[in-house]
Amino acid sequence: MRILLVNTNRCKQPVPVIPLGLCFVAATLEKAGHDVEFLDLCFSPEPENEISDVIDNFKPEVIGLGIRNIDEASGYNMNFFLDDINEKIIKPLKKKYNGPIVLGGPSIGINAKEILNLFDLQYAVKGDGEEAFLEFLDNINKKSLSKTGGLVIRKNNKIIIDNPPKFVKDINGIPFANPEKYFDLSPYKLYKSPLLIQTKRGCALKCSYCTYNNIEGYEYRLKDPEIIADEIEKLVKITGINKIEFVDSTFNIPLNHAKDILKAIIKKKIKLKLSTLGINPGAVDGEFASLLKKSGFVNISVALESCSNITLKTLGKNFKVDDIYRTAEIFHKKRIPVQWFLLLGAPGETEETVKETFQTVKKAASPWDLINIGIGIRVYNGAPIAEDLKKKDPQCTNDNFLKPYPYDPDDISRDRINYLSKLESFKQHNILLYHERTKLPLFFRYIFTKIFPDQPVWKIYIIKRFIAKFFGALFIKRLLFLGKNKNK
Ligand code: B12
Repeated sequence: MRILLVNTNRCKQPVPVIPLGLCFVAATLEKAGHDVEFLDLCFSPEPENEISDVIDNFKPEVIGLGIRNIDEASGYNMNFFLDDINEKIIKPLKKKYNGPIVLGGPSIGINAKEILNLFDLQYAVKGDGEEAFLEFLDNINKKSLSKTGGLVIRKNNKIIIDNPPKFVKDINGIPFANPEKYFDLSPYKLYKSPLLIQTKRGCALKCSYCTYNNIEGYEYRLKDPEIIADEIEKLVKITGINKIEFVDSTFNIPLNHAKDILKAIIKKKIKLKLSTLGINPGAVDGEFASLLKKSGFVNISVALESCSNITLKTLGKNFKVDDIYRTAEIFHKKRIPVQWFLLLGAPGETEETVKETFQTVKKAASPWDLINIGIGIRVYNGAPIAEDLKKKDPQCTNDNFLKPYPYDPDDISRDRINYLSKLESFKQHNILLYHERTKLPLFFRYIFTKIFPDQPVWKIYIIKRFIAKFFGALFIKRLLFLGKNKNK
């Protein structure tokens, strides 16, 4: 069949994201003999025109749309992306085409039914897309869709089928996906977007605010380290990009698997710039840090969320404050630049837990590490925190938390947390409030990476603020801020 796959993600912060998941789906469909066309709308100034052209030329029989982000995932900056996608992509598409349209992607794992309602569409596939979309294509021909894995069907404004996701058991069998084969990578290269590598699917952790298990399931499905190292080698050769980001929910759990991957990469002897999000302080040791350094890690993000044992517990975290200090010591010894991520506003958060978190993180982080503060938890459908809210008040949401829904702790407001965080940021040059992050002009990024090729781009922010602190600018800003907020 002729299948058109469309990347609808137009968000470019913190970097434009190469649509790896959709490439896996494309490679799987092609391997099964389907004819695939790919439309990447990330940089498109006029999506309507491109949609119209591809439909005229390719005449798709089925269209699959990748829907990545619902919103900013923050309880403070609540920018909702789906209305824009509806106006700029879905509506023009429906005007031009009346065949089957299938939605997939991370946001569908969270709110499939509500997104079908919002877009007024018929089909969505939750979870892994490779086998499930193939099954959909087989079944649509047989006119028997009802048992298709992960499929949600909406008919006459009602959800009539809502099947559990069909997770690919052996992810080693998913064909190699080369993004360059499907779309133009040059704008991503301009923005210095990294290549994406996934080393496993699933997450067994049970963090109270998180949705990863809904998207990928609880069970780990590991990818063979040798296959991963081969894929990295091939992708670097084909694309010329040697900057790679691991996109696992938590890269270092299971720890031995992460170590085996790093060992396999080291054996390849390729010059790489590696990074990952969400390192968990509950599973870090000296050997792991040495392997990170040796394999080419130039930047890691550690997901602390809090540094108070009280809120670490309500967040459902598997580590304690002692683990944070231990992790910090290990990474400092190896001189690995770290971004420490905080998420303030957990259930049970108080002025004391916020202050304790600042004290600890300031001791743990080096002055040249970045402390990234997220304020307010965004409640998502299916997360334990959402279930608790529904138990307390079944009427608390009328759209299963699709539209931005911030969590409000009983004893401290999000505004107060913001106020305390801002004060800290005037005292210390390496603190960034995530919702205030400014877009770094491409030109600066380019120059910085030319001069300091092995340093993470966020160091520009630290250097800028260090200079501001040295000349007293942060102190003056603090006084002005205090003057403006006398009553808080
Ligand atoms: C890695 C990651 C990041 C990295 C990306 C690094 C990089 N260079 O790409 C960073 C940290 C930069 C990041 C940033 C953001 N992220 Co993020 N990120 C993730 C994470 C952990 C993995 C995504 C991934 O790459 N998966 C691997 C690929 C292979 O899988 P996939 O894309 O999901 O595709 C599979 C299926 O979804 C499906 N599928 C995909 N498309 C289609 C299409 C069809 C038709 C079908 C049938 C199936 C299908 O099949 C694929 C293969 O099985 C997810 C959480 C998660 N576990 O999904 C959050 C997640 C996707 N991010 C999220 C968000 C919100 C963001 C930000 C907006 C946060 C912010 N305020 O900055 C930004 C947006 C960035 C951007 N430009 O779009 C949300 C999105 C949903 C939501 N809540 O709105 C998620 C789900 C996390 C969450 N909090 O809930 N992110």
